[in-house]
Order: sequence, then structure tokens, then C-alpha cells
Amino acid sequence: MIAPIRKLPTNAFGKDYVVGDLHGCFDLLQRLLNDIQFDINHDRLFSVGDLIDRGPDSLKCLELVNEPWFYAVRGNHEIIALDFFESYLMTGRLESLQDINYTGFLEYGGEWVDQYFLAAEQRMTPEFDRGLSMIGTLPLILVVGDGEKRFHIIHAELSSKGQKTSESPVWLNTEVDVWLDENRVPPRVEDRLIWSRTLMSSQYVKQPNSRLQSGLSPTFCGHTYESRPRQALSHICIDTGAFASIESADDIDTDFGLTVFDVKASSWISASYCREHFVRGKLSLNNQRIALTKRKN
Ligand SMILES: [Mn+2]
Repeated sequence: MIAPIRKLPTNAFGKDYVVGDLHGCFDLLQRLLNDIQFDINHDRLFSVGDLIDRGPDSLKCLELVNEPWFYAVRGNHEIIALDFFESYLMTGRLESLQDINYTGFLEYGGEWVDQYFLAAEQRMTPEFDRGLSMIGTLPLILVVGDGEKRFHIIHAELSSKGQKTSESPVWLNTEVDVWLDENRVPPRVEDRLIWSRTLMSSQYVKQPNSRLQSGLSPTFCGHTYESRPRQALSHICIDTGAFASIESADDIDTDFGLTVFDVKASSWISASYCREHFVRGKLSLNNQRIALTKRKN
């Protein structure tokens, strides 16, 4: 089993960016990387997971995991795909692309795998197999840097609602550090980490004084989409519905797209299938740095 939580050093040579749920929208990412003049030799791109399903090019998004400048965590779509292919991963044989154990995979955007199914040979293509094996290498949490420069990458939420062991509505750095030391993420945490929408659907999102949580470093996440990035209790949700922009072209009330966030500048840029121009914005992540307890190392 691969490490469920991984620590990376601060990027001393270039910039760090975070991208929202890609869902196969590889071409939107290319547009954004061109615009920000992403430097593959010095910059890093972090993904909040959900690389696959729904959009036009899931496998290309998955193959980004091979790039030395790209770091992703597992989203619920990656987990559903692993469940769907569980017996294929063990036996190397697949009789049909039916959802025998009902994982929900095909219904929720997984039908793209059909093009890689070799029915006569009862298996998937080698390129697909390579992509599938990459999903298994993705951690659940990335902890990047130390002290004031520290930030986290997760898929959904560090929500601790209903957990007696937590005194705040979200888990803090002190708890994340314990998981890091023990190299495990407790099951009660993992489920929320991947699936929760509690925080992003709560009143915290609407209250300007609830943007930051003392003791929790900026925590980038996705999973729940709105047309703009949002902040709640140090969570910065940058899922702005990349795949939904394919279908919203005729709807003037929606403005979905793919967002890339520049961590140091606290600014974001979004590209969409339903408009030519980019949308840009800025968030404030800084106040909390004063409140963060310093780590000794
Ligand atoms: Mn998701």
C-alpha cells in the first residue's frame, strides 16, 4: 500500500499552483498552463483529485501523474474506478464492461473506459492499464512545506463534525502531523476527506469572518463546485465545474470552468468551454499565518 499521506518540501526554485477537479478537461488545463507560462523545470502543479470521468480526455489527465512536476491526491472518482476494476486488477481478465458489483462507476461518468476495452481479448489496452496502475499510487493528503509556507492538498474536506476527539469543526495541523508521523489516515477521517460536502454547504462559506481557521494551514480542495473559488475555515475550494462548462454554453447564468490557483500570489485564473476569455480573481490567505502555531523542526 502506498503512503496515504505524503510530505513535500517547499518549492525553493519556482511557483506552486493548484488545479481544481480536472474530470478529463485536459485541453482547458493546457490553455491555463500556457497563459500562466508554467515552467515545467521549476514550477509544480498540485491536483485536488477527480482527474477522470465526465470530460473529454480522462486518460490524458491520469497520465499527468507521470510528470515530475505534477502531484495529485485521490478523489472519489479515482476510488470508484479502483473499485470497479478491483477484480480485473487481480486477475487481468475482464469479460464485459458491466458494473457487476454496482460501484456506480459507469453511471457517474466512467463510460469513457469503453474505448480502451478489448472485448476479444477480455482485457483493457496496455495504455489504460498503465493509467489505472497510477491511480493506486495517489495519496489522500499532501502536506507541502513548513511553518508559514505550509499548505495542504486534499479532495473534499478535513471536516471533523460529530467527532468527539476534535474541538473545532475541522481537523488542525496538529492532527495532520500525527497522521503523517503514523503514516496512516484514520478511516473516520478518510471518508470525509474524500466525500464530504458539509463545510462547503454550511454557513461558514457565506461568512467573511469564517474564512480562516486558527491552527490549520491553507487547505486546497475540490469536490463541490460553484462558479468561483470559495473559502471556509482555511479550506480553499477551487472546483469551479470544468466539465459542467461543456454543457452550460447556452446558459448565461452559469460561469463554470477549470481553475488554477497560484499559491504564493493567492490569485486564480479560470478557463471555460463556454467562453474564450479567462476569468481572474484573488483571495486572502494571509491573516491566519499569524495565528498558526510554529512547528519545531
Ligand atoms: Mn469529487
